[in-house]
Amino acid sequence: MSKIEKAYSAAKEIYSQLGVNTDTAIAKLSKIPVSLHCWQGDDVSGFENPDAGLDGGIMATGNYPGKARNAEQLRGDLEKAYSLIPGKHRLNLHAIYAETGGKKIERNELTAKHFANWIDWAKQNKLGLDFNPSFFSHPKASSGFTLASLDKSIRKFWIEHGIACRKIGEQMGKSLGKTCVTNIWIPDGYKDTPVDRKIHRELLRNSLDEILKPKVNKKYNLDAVECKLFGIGSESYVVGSHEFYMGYAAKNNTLLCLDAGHFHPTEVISDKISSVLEFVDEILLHVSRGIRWDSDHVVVLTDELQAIAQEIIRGGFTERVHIGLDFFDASINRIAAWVIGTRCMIKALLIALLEPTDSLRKLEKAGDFTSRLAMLEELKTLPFGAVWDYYCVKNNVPAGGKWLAEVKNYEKDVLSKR
Ligand code: RNT
Ligand code: ZN
Repeated sequence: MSKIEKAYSAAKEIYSQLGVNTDTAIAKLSKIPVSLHCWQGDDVSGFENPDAGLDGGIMATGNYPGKARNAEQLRGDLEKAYSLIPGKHRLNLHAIYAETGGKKIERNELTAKHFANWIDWAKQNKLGLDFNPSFFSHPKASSGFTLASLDKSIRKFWIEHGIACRKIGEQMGKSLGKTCVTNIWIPDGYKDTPVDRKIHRELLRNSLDEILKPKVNKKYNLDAVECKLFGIGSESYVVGSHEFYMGYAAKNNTLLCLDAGHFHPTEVISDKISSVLEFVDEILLHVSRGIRWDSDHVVVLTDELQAIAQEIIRGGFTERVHIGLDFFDASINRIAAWVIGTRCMIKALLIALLEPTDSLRKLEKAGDFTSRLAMLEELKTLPFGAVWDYYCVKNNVPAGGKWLAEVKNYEKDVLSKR
């Protein structure tokens, strides 16, 4: 027996005393996909013009060398990342990652053929795909308004883009036999106090209605809308606020996307999951880590990350919550950023799956809050790390910190030559 197997069998014994079966936990974990966001690999640049700046009120800071500058590089980097992450997962693409063979294709004219390489690659790698129209880093978004613009021709262009992307999402889902979630996030908002808050919300509602009008098969594509509190340059007012999209999603049967960085700094999305799921069928998460603002730091194993995972598992919501990641750190190795963030998300899910939730519920129902608190704290030092290492090895990925050496080698052999 290897050291990892020995530690696992000791951990298994400890958990079983609490009524938790570690093998069952692992089996459940392997069925929960996490959607990795392609945009961590190139600081949200996309392929239209990798040197143009990012706008839309979001920002990747840092200048770590070696960012991917084309689809081959990005796919290579992603393959490295996936090889270090246990389980079968998904890839979340943005429209700006279209491959147009050097030809300029306007965003409202994009079709699934511009994503054919991505679809083939996903098929080969047994990955599901998710998708996003890109309503930023474009001359027609330079005013800061897209779907909620006062200018009809601007709205029309972006509505067409939204429709094009839903069709692409549908094709992705169909080709891969795995439902694609296409998420709409727009940057629209004002830096300073607006007078007419209402008009843009009316316009956004109408634009969304137009985008969602064409029938798209829900078996292949699900639509999501992402709310936000503020962005850089839209500090005072964001059209697509939480209340706006919560209402829109509930009324129009779309998914609501909750991004962990899109609320007031002390507000947490873990507490929103069970509320929102009372009124919408499914949600999309953009798991992120804001520090002082929507800074999109790499996800790490924080209390909030664990709380998010607990809410998904305790609520029995794994079929109704689509887990996506959303961070972009340009100050560290970008592949390491993916690996750290995704492994942490999976670890948090594992910890939640190892919880003796029924026992805790019983204590809570009996009003024994002393025991509830005591037990929750005791659980924190149980040997979940031994289960995690075992899970990694079982899935043929490095346990512990060994994955880092592989990323360093890749940096030396591939990234440093870019
Ligand atoms: C921006 C949103 C949005 C983007 C990506 C690139 O605040 O979080 O989801 O980060 O779509
Ligand atoms: Zn997001």
